[in-house]
Amino acid sequence: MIDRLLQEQAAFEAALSAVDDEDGLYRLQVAFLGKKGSITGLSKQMGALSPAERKSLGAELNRVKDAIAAAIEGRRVALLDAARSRDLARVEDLTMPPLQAPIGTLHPLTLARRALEKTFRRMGFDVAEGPHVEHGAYNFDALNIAANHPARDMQDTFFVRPRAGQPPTELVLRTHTSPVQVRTMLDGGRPPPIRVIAPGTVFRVDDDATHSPMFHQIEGLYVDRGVTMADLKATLLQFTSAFFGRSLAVRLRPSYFPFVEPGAECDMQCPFCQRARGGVCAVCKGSGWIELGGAGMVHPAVFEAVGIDPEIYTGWAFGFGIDRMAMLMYEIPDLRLMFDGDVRFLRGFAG
Ligand code: FA5
Repeated sequence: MIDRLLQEQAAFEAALSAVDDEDGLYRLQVAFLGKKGSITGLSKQMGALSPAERKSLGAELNRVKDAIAAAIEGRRVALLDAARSRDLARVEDLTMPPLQAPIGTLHPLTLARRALEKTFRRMGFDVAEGPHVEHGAYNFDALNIAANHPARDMQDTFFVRPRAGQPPTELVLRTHTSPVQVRTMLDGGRPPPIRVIAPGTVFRVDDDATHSPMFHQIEGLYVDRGVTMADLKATLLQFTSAFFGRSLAVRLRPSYFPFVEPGAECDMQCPFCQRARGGVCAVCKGSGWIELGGAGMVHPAVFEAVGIDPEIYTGWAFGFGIDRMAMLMYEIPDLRLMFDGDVRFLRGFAG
């Protein structure tokens, strides 16, 4: 029996040297130590031996079993190590950082719009919205823009053909955010005092380095008893200092818009001149002023169109372009870069 045991051990060692994967190792373990394995078979025959023989064979059998089990475990660890080394050899550079999932960034205009909204909300203004496809009646008529005004010309305005079966009303892509003034004042749930801003997209037949067919404005409207032009200037002063973090002068130059009287162009003191460091400021071209947009006192004809008594209430409104503001804030040389959708440009504005 001892001879057969030693033969089995030798057979195991020969078979082990030929094993080169985990499956082969498992099959070997079953063939020698499994329930029907050769070593297990030998131990079952021990019952037929004398007690003295059983004792010496038992000790030898345990030694061989332990040796086989230890050899199998040793080979298993060696196979795992070899597999891991092969995996590592496939990776070219272990010091490389892991791949990062692409993360989007906010568009510079969204950053500018949110900053504007935050500043005006703090000053007590609500944020109002209106549709992009607007009634000509709100975009023009209620704003005292006459039927023969050049703004209503095909060269300035995108007209929208009403759907078949719809009433033949004049529909346009809104050319400014001012119709939100009309919608806000018509809104029965919002009698004066009214204090809103309305940022949004507007459309005009316009296309060059500083004009885009689609651009953005922010409208402001304040209506109450006794509101004057002084309130407008005070609000603009408060806004510019809150937005740019330091006090900046604001000036109003006489101008004409049919929906305000008196009307003005608003400029603010250039907050970027300090970047010029002694040279001529590239943003304001050395003038010291930056144009914000139009403003003025709400025209009595507009109040009448929306059913607010101009004998009781007065109000001011403004409409500023946001795109040029964002161009100034972020030093963007061409307006069209903002709408080209080139991610290399957009990546520069991680908010
Ligand atoms: C208006 O649109 C008036 N609704 C503003 C207003 C509101 C006046 C309330 C009085 C009371 P204007 O056409 O000037 O005004 O446009 C205002 C601003 O929009 C301009 O100062 C400019 O900054 C911007 N803007 C106008 N056209 C374009 C364009 N094609 N691309 C980019 N920005 C533009």
